Amino acid sequence: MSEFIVHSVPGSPYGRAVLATLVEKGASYRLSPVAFGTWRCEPHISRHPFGRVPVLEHDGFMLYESQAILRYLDRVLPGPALTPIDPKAAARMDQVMNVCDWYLFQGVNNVIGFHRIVRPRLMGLAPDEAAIAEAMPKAHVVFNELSRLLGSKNYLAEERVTLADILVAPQLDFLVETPEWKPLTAASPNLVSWLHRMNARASFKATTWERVAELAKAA
Ligand SMILES: N[C@@H](CCC(=O)N[C@@H](CS)C(=O)NCC(=O)O)C(=O)O
Repeated sequence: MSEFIVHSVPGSPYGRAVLATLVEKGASYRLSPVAFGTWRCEPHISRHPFGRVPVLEHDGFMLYESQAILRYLDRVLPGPALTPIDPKAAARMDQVMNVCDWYLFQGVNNVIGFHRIVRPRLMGLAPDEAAIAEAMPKAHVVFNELSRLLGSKNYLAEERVTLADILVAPQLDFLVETPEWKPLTAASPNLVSWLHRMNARASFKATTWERVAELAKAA
């Protein structure tokens, strides 16, 4: 099997989902770090016309959009299947992945995560408290819905890990250290336990911000 190259940055929740999928499937990969501030310049803009990460490169095949990448990896790699066979569970997986992209990332993580984590850590700027406060009602809706969809199961789509868990967990883990985490999860202890379960997996231990930063340094 030819090499998997992941163009990404340490800390990127979407990038982490791709790396964790590779680890779950038992595949090796090479991280190709994209320096902060160069995402909209060549060569990255030719890989991703919208100037984002991650991008997967496999045997000359370039692919962006994390859902597409995760599904591609699940199809081409041996190792445990990360997509349910049961149509209802598969539909639930797809639904949760879209909730992640449309509601959890857009308007929640790209506001709260951006202002609490990215701006201070990477840009040396203070968070915009008004923007965070404005995002909180939507964040509560998203957290409550993810908690409802999880219910008493161990994982989001069925009783084993699927791509839905791998896509959502890095987004939630990004918010754990923020002051918003406690209020957002106060009514969702099942979500907190689920995230503990995800973080205990080898794939998540291997793809923390710090671990990926080490890989980026060595690249
Ligand atoms: N829909 C894209 C979203 C990717 C995305 O937004 N990635 C973030 C980092 S986790 C990014 O590149 N942000 C840069 C920006 O917003 O300019 C995907 O699924 O891969």
